[in-house]
Amino acid sequence: MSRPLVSVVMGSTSDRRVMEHCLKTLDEFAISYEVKILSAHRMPEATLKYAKDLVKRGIKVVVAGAGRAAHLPGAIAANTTLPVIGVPLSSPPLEGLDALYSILQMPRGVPVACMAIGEVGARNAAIMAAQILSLQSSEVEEKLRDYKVRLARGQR
Ligand code: RP5
Repeated sequence: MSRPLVSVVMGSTSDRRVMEHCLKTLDEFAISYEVKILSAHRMPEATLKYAKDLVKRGIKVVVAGAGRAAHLPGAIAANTTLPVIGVPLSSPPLEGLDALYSILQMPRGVPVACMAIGEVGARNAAIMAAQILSLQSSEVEEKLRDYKVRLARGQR
């Protein structure tokens, strides 16, 4: 795969199963990506360094999936100028509402684009990343147009 344009970050290996929906969708759009397990709480310094280096490494969009207190998307957004798309992930006992509120309620000046909880959010995060990249890529834009046609025919 060529140089990654999208960074897909998740807070734990336990997030991987759901975030696979994001990776699969990026594959469908032939978008290059890298995958990182990073925790804002368990690996705060590595997370900070990773976020700060993203622009110079040529990454264009970040997708960050996290559950529970879900500070990962916000911690990355605080340390990069790139767009960050957050995916709230479900875990007991609050089943993702905790992560949803955490990602949604970013303070003024530090936005994170918050997707739906779980698999739908993971898939939509990849489509949102494709939409951002399509601003500078006619190939991705064409793939998105084809996808809209398939959506209208009932394919999800
Ligand atoms: C969050 O805590 C992770 O994103 C994950 O969704 C959740 C549970 O992590 P583990 O305890 O399974 O590693 O930080």
